[in-house]
Amino acid sequence: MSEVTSSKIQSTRVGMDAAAIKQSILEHLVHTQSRFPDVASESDWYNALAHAVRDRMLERMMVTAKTYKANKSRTVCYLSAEFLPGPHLANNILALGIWQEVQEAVAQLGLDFESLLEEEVEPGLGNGGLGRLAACYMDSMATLKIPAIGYGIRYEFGIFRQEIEDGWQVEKTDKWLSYGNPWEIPRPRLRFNVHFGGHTEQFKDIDGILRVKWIPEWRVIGVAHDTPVMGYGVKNTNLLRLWSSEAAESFNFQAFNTGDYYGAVNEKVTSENLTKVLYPNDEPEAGKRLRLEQQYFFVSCSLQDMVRIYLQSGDPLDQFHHKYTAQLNDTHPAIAIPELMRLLVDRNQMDWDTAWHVTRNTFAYTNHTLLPEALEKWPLDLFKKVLPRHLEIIYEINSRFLDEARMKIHGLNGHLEKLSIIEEGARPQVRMAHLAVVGSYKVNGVAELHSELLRQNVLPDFHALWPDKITNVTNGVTPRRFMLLSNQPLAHLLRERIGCGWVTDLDSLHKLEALADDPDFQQQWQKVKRRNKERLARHALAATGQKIDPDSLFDVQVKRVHEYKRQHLNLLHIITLYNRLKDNPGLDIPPRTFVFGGKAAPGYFMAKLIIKAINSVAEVINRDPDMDGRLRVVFFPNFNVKTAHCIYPGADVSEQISLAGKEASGTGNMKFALNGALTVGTLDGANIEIREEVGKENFFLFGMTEAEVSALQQQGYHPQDYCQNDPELKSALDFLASGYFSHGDATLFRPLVDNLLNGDPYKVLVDYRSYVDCQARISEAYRDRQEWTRMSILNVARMGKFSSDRSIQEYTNNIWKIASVDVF
Ligand code: Z16
Repeated sequence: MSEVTSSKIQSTRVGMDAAAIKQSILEHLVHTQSRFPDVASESDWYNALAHAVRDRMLERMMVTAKTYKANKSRTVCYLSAEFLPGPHLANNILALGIWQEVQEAVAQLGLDFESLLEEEVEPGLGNGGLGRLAACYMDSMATLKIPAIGYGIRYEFGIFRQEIEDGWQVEKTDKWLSYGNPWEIPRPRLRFNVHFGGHTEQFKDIDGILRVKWIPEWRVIGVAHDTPVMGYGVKNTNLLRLWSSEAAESFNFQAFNTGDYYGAVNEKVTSENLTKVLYPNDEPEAGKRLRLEQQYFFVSCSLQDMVRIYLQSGDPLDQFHHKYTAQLNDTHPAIAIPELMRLLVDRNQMDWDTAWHVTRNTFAYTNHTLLPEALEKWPLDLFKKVLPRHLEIIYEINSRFLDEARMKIHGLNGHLEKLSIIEEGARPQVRMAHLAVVGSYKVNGVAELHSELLRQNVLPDFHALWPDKITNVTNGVTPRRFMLLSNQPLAHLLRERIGCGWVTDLDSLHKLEALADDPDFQQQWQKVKRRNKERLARHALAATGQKIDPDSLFDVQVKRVHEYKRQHLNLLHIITLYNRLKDNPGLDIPPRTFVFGGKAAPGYFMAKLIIKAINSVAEVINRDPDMDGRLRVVFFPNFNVKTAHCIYPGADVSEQISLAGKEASGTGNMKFALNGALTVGTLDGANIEIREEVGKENFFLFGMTEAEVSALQQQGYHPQDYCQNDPELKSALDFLASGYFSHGDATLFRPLVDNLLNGDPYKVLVDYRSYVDCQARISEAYRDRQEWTRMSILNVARMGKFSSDRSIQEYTNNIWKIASVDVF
């Protein structure tokens, strides 16, 4: 077998020309799908094509693994409870560099390429920004030739599919695996035991050393499923390794033997429930035991796998951190810190200090939020029931850490309880962020402002203790998926004028600056935008039945629905425009289409009410003949990566209107600007850095700064004052409350309006006037199409910083200290 060289295998089946690809598709149709061409469905052809593409990836993956192993390369493990890769097929075709060839092959078979791509159901294994960021980083790590494994959970059901019924969000199960998944390679022999519950016992080992034994109560098995992640234009093909839970068949033989067949099988069901479904919240749900079990499950499998691979090298475990670094994507995998300690101390008899040195030099932690309610905490009693040994280890970590802190901040005993990993009180809790900070060698925020607020407000005592620990890596997005793949008209234009270098060197978009005033180029730019708006209009029509006019300004807000993101501020502006147009039919403003999209957590009442309000306002406005050709509102259902592909390129205006200090970074803001939309935004998250890059004259700024927000909070905020002093605001709120948009029902939106008038935690009413006035400037600016186009070009030209390649370069240089590895 080993005599067969890789080139021999390759030459037989995986040619890169159209003829070879066509042949592969036909072979897979017959030999994988078991269908003759004349009876094959679109889905059969999709699968055949996917397999033909996959054949061309697998060997790269194997050669990559072999190269990394031979090089004994340092590897990044990106630990994340969520990954949102989006549809694979088109991306993989691009990465292989066979777009033309596949198109040709598909055309020769009489198939429509676009509709084959449409067949794919995307893996929605994430909630929003955090999961999508993990996928962008996987793309960039492969492209930058960084040895990396993404570790996560293979949820059987991803984020729910959103339908809109009577204006309300309705959640449908995401059965993404129903028709199979050609992109994953199941590894049934790559399996690990994961234990839960029970108790611990102390004992003396043969050398008389006191040790701890964990006697767990139940176990499940984790099975690996690998998805190759190709770099663009390189051979490097990294791995996304997701764990799926299986029952430990032999576990409850007791029940089986006593004839309790049902009981024995029921345990199987319970075990398999572990990876059944993604929690659809962008903040933790208090005390959900299954969620803690999910986190520990995937972390334990991943660490066992890392140790297994490491030991193949023959090196001693006390050098583990030289070969591995693990990035914690939020605190969701922070249980990895005590788990690695357990593996080293309990399983490999390492002494505590050495184990702690290894652990503390293995992990780095990325924080993604400043919202206090989004910082994970686990009640001690729950934690103890699920992970008794880990709780002991956390106590030990904490007590040694507090000793260290006590010496460093001599005499400041008051600080200690603020630093402690354990929050005392009526129901004591484990603070996962503190655990993550203590157990990591670096901590980073995801935009400059966010990192600074982490240092100053969220983790000030840790910052005082370790001034070099908290750093910043501003988020980025992959230009492969969010420009090259999803905006092909733009990619073609760029290729003609500045070549293709930008795909892997986004700073080279700077070459566009010289063209920003060129009338001919501006015209082509407008044509591109026009085509993209037509595509968005087609998709919106198919998804909602609503016609929207590509001649109008497309003003788009797509993101999770959350009060801090202030979709309702956008809505108040729309109602204001409506009122103005009703009161003054002669008003001359450019026609606008407002597009919304985004999911609300199923249990988040206010977010769901905001969706209902958007749809209710849309219904009235779109029906009103006075608004025809002037104002349109659509809610694009089920915003996900696939729909994002057609939404970002079709936008003229990008809504980034969170209350300053609340959005850690945002990444949609980058995707819009890279596709030529102009941003209306606050000085929040990465908006600040986008504005710095594109120039303040090319960015529509409004609203309070973070400093003004916290000053107002200090001094006491009275929302009703703002309402009383602004007749347009008062009128918009009154309209919403009155039942005008709800068939006369004056109770429906009362909670929304009351929430704003009595508290308004995200200060919508404060920023309303500045927002509405800023929108008026946008309307004015849009009249001058040349100037608008110039601004759009300059935005794209200056967005190079926001490539995830730049982010990954910063992680490798400043945090991971890892070198790239060539694969041939
Ligand atoms: C999430 O997507 C984010 C934060 C969080 O606590 C949980 C989830 Cl699921 C987002 C941030 O809200 C966003 O600002 C940021 O750009 C993104 O994470 C990636 O860092």
